[in-house]
Amino acid sequence: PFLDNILQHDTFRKGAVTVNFINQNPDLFVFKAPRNRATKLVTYLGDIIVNGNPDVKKIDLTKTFVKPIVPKFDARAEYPKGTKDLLTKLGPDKFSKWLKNEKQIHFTDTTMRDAHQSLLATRMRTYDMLQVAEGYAKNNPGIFSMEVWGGATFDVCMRFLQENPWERLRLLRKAMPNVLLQMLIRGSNGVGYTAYPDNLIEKFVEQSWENGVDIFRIFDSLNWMQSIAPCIEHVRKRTNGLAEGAICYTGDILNPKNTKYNLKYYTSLAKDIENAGAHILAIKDMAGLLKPYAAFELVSALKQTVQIPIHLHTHDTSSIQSATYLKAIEAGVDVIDVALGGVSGLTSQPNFNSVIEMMKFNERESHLNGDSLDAYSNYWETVREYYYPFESGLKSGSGEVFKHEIPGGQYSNLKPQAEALGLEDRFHEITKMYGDVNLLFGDIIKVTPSSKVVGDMAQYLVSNHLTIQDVLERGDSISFPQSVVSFFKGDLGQPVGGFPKDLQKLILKDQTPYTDRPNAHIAPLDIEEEYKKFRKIFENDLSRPIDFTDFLSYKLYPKVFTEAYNQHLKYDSLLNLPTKNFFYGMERGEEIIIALDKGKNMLISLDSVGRPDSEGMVTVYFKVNGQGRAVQIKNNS
Ligand code: 3PY
Ligand code: ZN
Repeated sequence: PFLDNILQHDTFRKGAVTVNFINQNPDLFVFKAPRNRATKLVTYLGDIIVNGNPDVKKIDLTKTFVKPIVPKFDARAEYPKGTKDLLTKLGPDKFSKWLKNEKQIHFTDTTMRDAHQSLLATRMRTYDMLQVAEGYAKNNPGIFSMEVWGGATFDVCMRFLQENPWERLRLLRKAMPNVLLQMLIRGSNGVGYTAYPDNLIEKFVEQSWENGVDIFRIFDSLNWMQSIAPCIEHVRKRTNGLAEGAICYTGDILNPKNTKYNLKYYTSLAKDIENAGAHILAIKDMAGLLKPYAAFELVSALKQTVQIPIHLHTHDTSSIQSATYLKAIEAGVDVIDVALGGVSGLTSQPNFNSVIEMMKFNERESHLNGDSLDAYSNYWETVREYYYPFESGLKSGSGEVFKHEIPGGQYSNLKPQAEALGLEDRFHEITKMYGDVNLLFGDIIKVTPSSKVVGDMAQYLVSNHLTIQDVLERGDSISFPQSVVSFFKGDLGQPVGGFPKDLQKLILKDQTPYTDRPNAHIAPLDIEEEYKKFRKIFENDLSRPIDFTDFLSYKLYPKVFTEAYNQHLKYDSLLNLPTKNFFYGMERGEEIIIALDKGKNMLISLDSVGRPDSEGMVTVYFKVNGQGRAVQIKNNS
């Protein structure tokens, strides 16, 4: 290509070549054709080197990174049998009975989903997961399940990480074929923030199973059975996986003044979930509000109410949630959610490694390999450093969570959102306002997407210097955020006890709310027809072949999918690019090895970075497998 560039160069063709021809024409090093993978990859690197990754708002120039140590495993050894093998053997109904009869406490590892969603704004890349996935499944086959998908990961994969979420799922499935893989699904809201047609969610569930999900944790952001039940049915009808129906826990059942979310409320909801066909009942304590003694009461009561096993999820925002696990275990809970030490605690789940120690020599001990888990915890602790721009800044447990009730997964996102609005110094005003808005809204269940509505309102009020009193007194002249209007219209379903009517009027103005399922207002998708249309739009580039799962991504997130698709055409797959280079580019003299397909590697080093020319173009000089390669990048600053 270098010779082609010389031969086609204007100066060369005019016969005006001088001795300085090569030095004076850096564009000779810009190889336009073919647009192969190497070129695309160095274009990405060049872009990050010149302009930075737009997702990284603050760079710490003093930061040094340590190479994470991947614990050893035998790549040729067979996978030991695990829970996935058992599910295949027993089927979901018998599996559920087996679990219920287990004496030992079981563990779900949330490291690859909720832990990083809650600590690092969901930014963990597939690259870092794949380094350890196979070894982890081989070394720790006694783990009940790995939560690896759903929640915010679907959206963030495409929006910020330039990944295909389905590809992540398939790769993790391949690397961990013996352990159950788990996802979080928001009932009729799927993995989105709004209701979708029922037949789209049904297809989504079916394809999630086909591509690797075994356990579907299904919740609704208002605990509305009309959103939970259809999703349980999709799992039962379309898969051989496990439907885990969740009650979202809020408030405090021990508070005698709490007449709304009391024990009776939760046991009756649990019964409805069991009756809807769930194989497992989840208690989803998304904000970490379930205190230890309350957990004992709740789990004991639920054990009396339902026959299916109980799976407890919490966030350690207050720092006392391992005590909650202790009491829940004493009350007979079957499975608990934990995260490996390096990414545990605070807004994430309690520490797996420590909970294992807590259970040592107890009659419900589960005999996992603590040394192996420690090694993997160390791996994640090191990897976490690469994601430092996404840390929430929370340094210690916070008892305030019992007042504001912000879910762990939202907390790490609220901070950057506040910064983006220039409100970083008023963050505690926002968290306080969040609690006040909740009461204004009638004390609702707060979890994605209802939590986003409360967060949007709190930020809106703080940034506009408005108070709750202002809303009540002159709300008719305030134009509220779109998500708030949509919520009060009924687009997320109906909250427990209904909407506060006066406030609803102030917010909706002349719009009429509805009380039936939001899905009743959305036409079913003509899947065949729409898929044909989709293929017409996206089928013309072989460097990014598309399939039916891409169609589902597109239907859930049309704009986000399209942008991720276009990025892929420009840069190709960035899956094998190390995380340091993905976020921070390369340093001069640095050499990286990138695995391509089928055992082929590419060696890239950065030679130098030119100065912007009069048009703001910067030439970045690399070596790819020892050959010079330059790219021209527009400097956006
Ligand atoms: C999600 O919906 O993403 C959650 O994690 C809710 O807790
Ligand atoms: Zn959670």
